Amino acid sequence: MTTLTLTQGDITREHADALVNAANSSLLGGGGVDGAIHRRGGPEILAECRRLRASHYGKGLATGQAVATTAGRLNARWVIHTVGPVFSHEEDRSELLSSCYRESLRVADELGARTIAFPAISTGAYGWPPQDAARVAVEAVRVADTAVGEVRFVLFDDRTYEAFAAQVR
Ligand code: AR6
Repeated sequence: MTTLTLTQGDITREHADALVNAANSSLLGGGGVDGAIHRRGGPEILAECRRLRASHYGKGLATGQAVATTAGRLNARWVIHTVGPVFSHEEDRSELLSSCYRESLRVADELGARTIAFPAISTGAYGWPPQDAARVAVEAVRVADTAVGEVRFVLFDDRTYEAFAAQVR
């Protein structure tokens, strides 16, 4: 049984086995939640991302995929980096967004993580409307076959929090 919980705030303040980062394919950091995770987690995370790039992801991590590193100084054992799709009006990319959640949970299972915290992937710089992103995220977690016992969504702003709350009510 997987319990789904919601909280509003900064994911870098959370305690969980794994914290998910809304990264980009370079794995070399950026703004938003990615910037916050690297800032608070410290340089060990970036160092491991660089090693992963060199060994496995020379062309970058593909959209919808996920990979784990140390969590550095964060209150977690791992950071799972996933690359959300940029929102498009022309094309339905929700399967890729769903894949971010599914693949992050698959990586979490491989690691033996029992608690995981997700931000609202793709709802910032990548422009996904929060209601639709929340629908895809909650559905992806509900149907996932995972040993993770608690999936926590950590929503930064009121609008995104409300969008997720409407889905789990
Ligand atoms: N804790 C939780 N959620 C946060 C935090 C935080 N500390 N900071 C922002 N958010 P974004 P994306 C929310 O832009 O849309 C980066 O530059 C934010 O309000 O972080 O997937 C990457 O390097 C929003 O609801 O990620 C990529 O280039 C959500 O997190 C690109 O942005 C996601 O916003 C990825 O874009």
